[in-house]
Amino acid sequence: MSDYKNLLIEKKGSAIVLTINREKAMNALNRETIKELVDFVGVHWYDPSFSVLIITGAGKAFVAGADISELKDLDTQGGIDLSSRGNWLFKGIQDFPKPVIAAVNGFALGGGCELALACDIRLASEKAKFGQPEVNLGIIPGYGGTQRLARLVGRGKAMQLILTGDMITAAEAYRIGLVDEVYPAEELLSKALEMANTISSKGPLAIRMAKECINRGLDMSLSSGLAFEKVNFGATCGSADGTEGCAAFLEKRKAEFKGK
Ligand code: CO8
Repeated sequence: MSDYKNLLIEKKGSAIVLTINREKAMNALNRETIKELVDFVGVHWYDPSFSVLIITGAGKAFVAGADISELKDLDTQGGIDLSSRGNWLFKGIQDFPKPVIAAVNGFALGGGCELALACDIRLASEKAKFGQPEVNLGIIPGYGGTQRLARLVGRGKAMQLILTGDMITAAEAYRIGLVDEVYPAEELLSKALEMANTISSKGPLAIRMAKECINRGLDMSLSSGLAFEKVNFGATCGSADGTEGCAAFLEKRKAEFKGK
């Protein structure tokens, strides 16, 4: 697949495994890595050759944050610009038309925790560690941490993590709802691939619309969210996949979905 300096892209079954591969700096997101991620997301937005994207990290980190060497000399506008571009990328990951699973293998700190938060499902190795340590550097999270973390784990836990800068274990992250499953390190990727396979056996249009309804609905009132769901439910009922899925169930056979 594409030749990136800091990303490894591997096709595994119905999934693409994207490994952030900058081990010497704990996979910190420097400008070059962000640029490569932006390229990957844009190029593969409508790629029909895979169903699920899995994001993981090389070595002992998932991503240890933004590259601190690039933050040191930022002025106000530089910080706003860097944050805007990262936010644009992370929103792109959140809105990506296929499910995105974070397979958090190690340190997910600062921008790394924020990257995991932008993904749809977070699976963690028992060795993973999570934190928003920006206040240790005299800055605040700038890739969505103050927003997505509070929405996921609630105001109090988000306050605690962001204001103390403390690192937490995978077990604690699971307890507070920051991660969805925790596995022994050696099983993490196979479990992520297993989940990707399960998802890819379902109606692709339904998967895409369900993701969009959940994500959009969280930004709406309940009434607006239910109205949005109703319209999308209708669209799935009227789709070839919807007709095929129901017919296959009644005829006791496996559905052949076409993504239409
Ligand atoms: N940026 C740059 N280099 C890093 C980073 C990082 N975030 N994290 C680790 N490295 C480098 C280290 O400097 C070291 O390099 P070298 O070998 O050249 O000295 C190498 O990676 C290995 O790191 P350590 O020796 O420190 O390894 P340890 O196993 O002892 O510790 C840790 C691992 C705990 C991950 C530790 O490296 C650490 O605390 N890293 C920093 C974590 C951090 O503070 N992250 C938050 C960064 S700020 C951020 O993410 C803001 C996001 C929003 C930005 C918005 C845009 C403006």
